Amino acid sequence: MTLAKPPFKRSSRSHGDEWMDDEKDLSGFRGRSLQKKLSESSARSKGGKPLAASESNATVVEVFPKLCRIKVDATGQEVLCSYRRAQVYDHGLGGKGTRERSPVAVGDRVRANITSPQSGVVEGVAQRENQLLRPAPGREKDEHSETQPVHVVAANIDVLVIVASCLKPEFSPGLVDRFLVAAQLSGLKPIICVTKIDLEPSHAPWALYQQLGFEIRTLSTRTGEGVDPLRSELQGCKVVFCGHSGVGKTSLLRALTGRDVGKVGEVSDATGKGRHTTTSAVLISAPGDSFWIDTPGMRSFGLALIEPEEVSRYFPELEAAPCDPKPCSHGPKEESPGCAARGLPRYESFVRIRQSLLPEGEEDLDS
Ligand SMILES: Nc1nc2c(ncn2[C@@H]2O[C@H](COP(=O)(O)OP(=O)(O)OP(=O)(O)O)[C@@H](O)[C@H]2O)c(=O)[nH]1
Ligand SMILES: [Mg+2]
Ligand SMILES: [Zn+2]
Repeated sequence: MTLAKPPFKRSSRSHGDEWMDDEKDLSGFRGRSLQKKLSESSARSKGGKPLAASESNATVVEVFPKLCRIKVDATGQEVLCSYRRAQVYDHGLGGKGTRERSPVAVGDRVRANITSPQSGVVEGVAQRENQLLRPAPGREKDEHSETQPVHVVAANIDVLVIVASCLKPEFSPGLVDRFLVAAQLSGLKPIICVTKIDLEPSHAPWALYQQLGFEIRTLSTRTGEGVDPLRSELQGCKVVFCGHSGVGKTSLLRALTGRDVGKVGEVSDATGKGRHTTTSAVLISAPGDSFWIDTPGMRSFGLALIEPEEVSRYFPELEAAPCDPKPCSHGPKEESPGCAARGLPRYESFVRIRQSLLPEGEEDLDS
């Protein structure tokens, strides 16, 4: 198979997904009015109608500015296609209020007109079953246009594998909690994969997630521990793998596929962090109709399409806490004197997430 390559060289921060990964991710986006904005923008959208799934003939494998790589159903060939925002269906994230960074996302089903053996044009995009979405980091709302850019990490997926190494870099519960909320919000099954278990960590902060009923897998691509069962489990599923840089996402995909997919990078000894080796989300064909998507390491993960008061819904132990009265906002003592959630292990994490969704300047809990 000939792999279509984009007709330009990647430079470190000019394109790909790496520019999305910025510390501003958590501060630049307030979710309170987003849902309203999205429905308004959807109603106003001038984009074309979505394709019926039966009209699509390819899946998006990788996205670049104005170009995307697609895999054609009939031939299995990968072809580089141009797309123009006006020509493809607007998923309702566009228009005034919010703006999708790109109108096509990895995992999208498209109809492509193949004009030469290695190139073509995307003529339409099928309506998505779902999407893993986040505010586009580093792209603050433009005060003149009032648009809020959002980044669709992947579309049409079943499972979110949250990859977190036990060490090098350290297990990061805050990021895991954000991905767990995002997965539940988008209707994806979350699986937390704790990698590098061969490093023999002295404590296991992920045990908490098991107690809470989330799916945890521990594995090592060095020793092969846990890899075969995960492969069997993900067979036939459409999966996106997300996590910090250096946790071993690409290494895991190599182990699962048995192919040299993507580049693997070293973790810095000085900072204990990865070096952002994978620079854009890439769809990797898996057995059957399924696919697995590798993504660039994210420093943080902002949440979109969620109101601050909805966050507790995605923390099952908070929902189950015997607060009096119920329902409880799980606020500070003066606001919710009978709250039984304060003191639970993930309470602070919940507070931080809720705080990040409040309009700037609005006080939340005194955590
Ligand atoms: N000890 C140990 N090291 C591992 C394991 N899996 C991956 N690594 C190492 O972790 C480092 C980072 O691996 P990558 O697969 O590039 O990590 P990544 O999550 O894809 O990183 P980005 O592409 O930057 O987001 C490499 O040096 C790997 O060899 C493992 O199971 N055990
Ligand atoms: Mg990688
Ligand atoms: Zn409460």
